Amino acid sequence: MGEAAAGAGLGRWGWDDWVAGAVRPGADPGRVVRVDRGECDVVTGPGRVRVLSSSVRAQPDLAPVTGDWVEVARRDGDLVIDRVLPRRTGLRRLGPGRRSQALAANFDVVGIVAGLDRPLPPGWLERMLVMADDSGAPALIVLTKADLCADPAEGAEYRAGVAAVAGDAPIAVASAAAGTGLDPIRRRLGPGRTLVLVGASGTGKSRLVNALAGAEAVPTGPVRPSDARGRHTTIARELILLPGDGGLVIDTPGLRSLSPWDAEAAFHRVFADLQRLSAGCRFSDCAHGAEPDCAVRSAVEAGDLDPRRFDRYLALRRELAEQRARRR
Ligand SMILES: Nc1nc2c(ncn2[C@@H]2O[C@H](COP(=O)(O)OP(=O)(O)OP(=O)(O)O)[C@@H](O)[C@H]2O)c(=O)[nH]1
Ligand SMILES: [Mg+2]
Ligand SMILES: [Zn+2]
Repeated sequence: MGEAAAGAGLGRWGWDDWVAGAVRPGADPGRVVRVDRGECDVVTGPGRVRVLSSSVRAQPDLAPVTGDWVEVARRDGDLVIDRVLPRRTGLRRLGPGRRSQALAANFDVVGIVAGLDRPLPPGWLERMLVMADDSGAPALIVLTKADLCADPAEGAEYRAGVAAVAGDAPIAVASAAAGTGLDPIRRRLGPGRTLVLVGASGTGKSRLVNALAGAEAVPTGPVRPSDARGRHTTIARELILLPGDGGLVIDTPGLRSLSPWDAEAAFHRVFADLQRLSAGCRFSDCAHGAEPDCAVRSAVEAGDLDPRRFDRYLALRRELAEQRARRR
């Protein structure tokens, strides 16, 4: 079987020259659309199949995640995943057992979703931006539920708070309920392109998927009236094909804990403002603690740098350093 034939029927699922080049000749390729304990759904040229993923579970680094390209094979009568192809992009965090945990793979955009019905903690957004930067794909911040935010001044204030930490990441304001503001999201998709949606439970990720799909593709669930928190309705990461060759979306369960994994470079890019300031410190390795002539601390004292952002920077820097020390 030639490589072109291997990818037949997978074009809409993102099959391209890169994947074609990575698949071993003669292997049966597919893309993981859903992972449940020990098993996953894989879309292959001939159709969707359920395979055991336990063959690679013994090696957690190779455990397939939604969005992965894989090679499937039949072993002792069972369909199994023979190989997980290298990931072009991947979201990962500090997971159970203090190991790297992959969340999704091979997407083109990371949609960081927040609902305008409840505050978005800036520290949460910063951590999410670090994970997105580390993934290798650009971030798009999606402020959804715009229909619930009737007061324009309130909306503008919310947006300004987000923009203060967003850096270069664009911000889209949308409403899945009203179907507004979806075009800037759609423009980043298109044939074979994948958007992964991440965010806390109840922020409206699944309803956004349905709005993009124009159908009830995934279930949604109510939020607690008192604080608009969700109830963890989505339980598995799932890759959904949008109609009309509109691309693909990965819906994910609401994230509880958010610790980026091994993401020092991404951390410094997300805190580029602090990096720039530190060029003015007397010592090139200034930790912005008790050193004399620290430009970062001076900026805080002068009111040019939000002290809360500085504190969050220090906290995440410490967390990443501790993680690195434990990995040694
Ligand atoms: N008014 C309004 N409600 C929305 C909108 N988007 C989502 N909701 C509601 O918010 C609640 C949570 O939406 P979901 O899409 O289930 O949230 P989720 O982010 O997928 O939550 P998890 O799966 O738990 O992570 C549901 O009651 C939705 O109907 C919106 O644009 N406007
Ligand atoms: Mg959901
Ligand atoms: Zn300094």
